[in-house]
Amino acid sequence: MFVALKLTYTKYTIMFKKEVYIDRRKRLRASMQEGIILILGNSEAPMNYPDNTYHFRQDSTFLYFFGLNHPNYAAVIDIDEGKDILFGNDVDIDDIIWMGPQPSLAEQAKEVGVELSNNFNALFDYVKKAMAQGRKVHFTPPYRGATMLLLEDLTGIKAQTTKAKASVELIKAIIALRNIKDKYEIAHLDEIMAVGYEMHTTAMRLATEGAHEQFITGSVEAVAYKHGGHLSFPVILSKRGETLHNHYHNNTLHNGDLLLVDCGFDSPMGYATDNTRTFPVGGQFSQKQKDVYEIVLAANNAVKDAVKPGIMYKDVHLLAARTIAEGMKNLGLMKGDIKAAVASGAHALFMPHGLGHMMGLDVHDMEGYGEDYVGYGDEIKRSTQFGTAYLRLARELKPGFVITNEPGIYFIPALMDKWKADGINADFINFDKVNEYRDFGGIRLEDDILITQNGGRIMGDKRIPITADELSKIVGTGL
Ligand SMILES: [Mn+2]
Repeated sequence: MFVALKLTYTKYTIMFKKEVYIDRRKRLRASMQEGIILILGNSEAPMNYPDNTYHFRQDSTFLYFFGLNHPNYAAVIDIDEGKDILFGNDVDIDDIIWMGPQPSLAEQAKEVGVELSNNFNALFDYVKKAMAQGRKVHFTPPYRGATMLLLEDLTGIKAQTTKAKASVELIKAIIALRNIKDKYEIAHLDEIMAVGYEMHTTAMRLATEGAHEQFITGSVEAVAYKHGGHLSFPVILSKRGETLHNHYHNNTLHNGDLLLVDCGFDSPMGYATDNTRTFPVGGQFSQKQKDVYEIVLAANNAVKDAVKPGIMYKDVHLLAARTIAEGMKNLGLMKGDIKAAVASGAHALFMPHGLGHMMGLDVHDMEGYGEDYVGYGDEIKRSTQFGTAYLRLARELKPGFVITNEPGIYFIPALMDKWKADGINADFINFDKVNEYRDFGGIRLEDDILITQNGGRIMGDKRIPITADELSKIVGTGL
């Protein structure tokens, strides 16, 4: 059955009102001791020759404090003098011929509540003067070569060492702000979840006998682009879902294949969505598939119901691990005491990754600052045990956190064989039974959750179809 496509386009906000940015900068300044904070926006990145560039993605730190989605800007937040300055160059007549008239730098600065602006070269003098005065220059870890080179030019710190010389004080201060989403961010995230919903339901509708993974991948990408944004990360879409980040999209699909789709929207303002669904091509699970699917769904729902302020996300991760281990024991794939099995890390044969991560302006929010600063802080140390060691977020949950809940079960033949050969967790795993699932694939179910005052809720106004019944009604129905 083919249903006519709804030709709807939602125009999303491209910037918050200026008071939001003024307040963020004020709070950052108040939480820092002294010196200047250097916030470098991104420049255009050439694709195959200088003037043919990749889609421009502004730096998320710059977006958070200055909101301007424009290349080659930088800013200083001066802690000592209590002022903010935007640096960049106004367009000249040559630029206007190619790009049309543009608002001036000063006009753009005013849009985000910045009174002072200057040409880009003045930044060099500003930083040099601050350093000559013995003031501390704070910056976050750079992740692009061009930014590292610019930092070297500005500060004299060798490009290769700029990451290590990033300011831990600044990193911690920004994380304390960005971890807690304000009401404007929450409203925006709730709104853009509709695009994530459409991306996933598009994949579901197209999953029919004979369909090609690449065709569905491109159709999912089109949803993000037609709503004026981009992808929050390259689409993961595969019937070989046991490969956790599978970007190979060259399989033809057949009824009964389990298709795993993990994708999200990068809004025009730079905010992410991130969801995963796994469903049978054609819409009908086999009993074997459904048995495993229901375990993952139970883990996802257990997490959804358990999250609340004050609980450690590591404990929620272990709750998901126990739910999975119990389910696998019921199916005869695991054995023994479940608590002991999880303590020993036996569940990680099936879920060798963490339960989730922060989400916001980055899909793995602020990961560039250092995963442990974001997800662990000073509260807790990262586990070294296989599986739990990959947990990105372990710290205590607080109201305003936006996190992902993404349990999964995967049958990874290479891992199964290694554990069996090495006798790893042999007390808890029925390897012969597990071997009957060699070709099963993998299942992951991921929702985005806002931590509220007394619990948590899935973001957006409707949950992407997830029960076997909901999936049977949409998978393969066509666009
Ligand atoms: Mn995710």
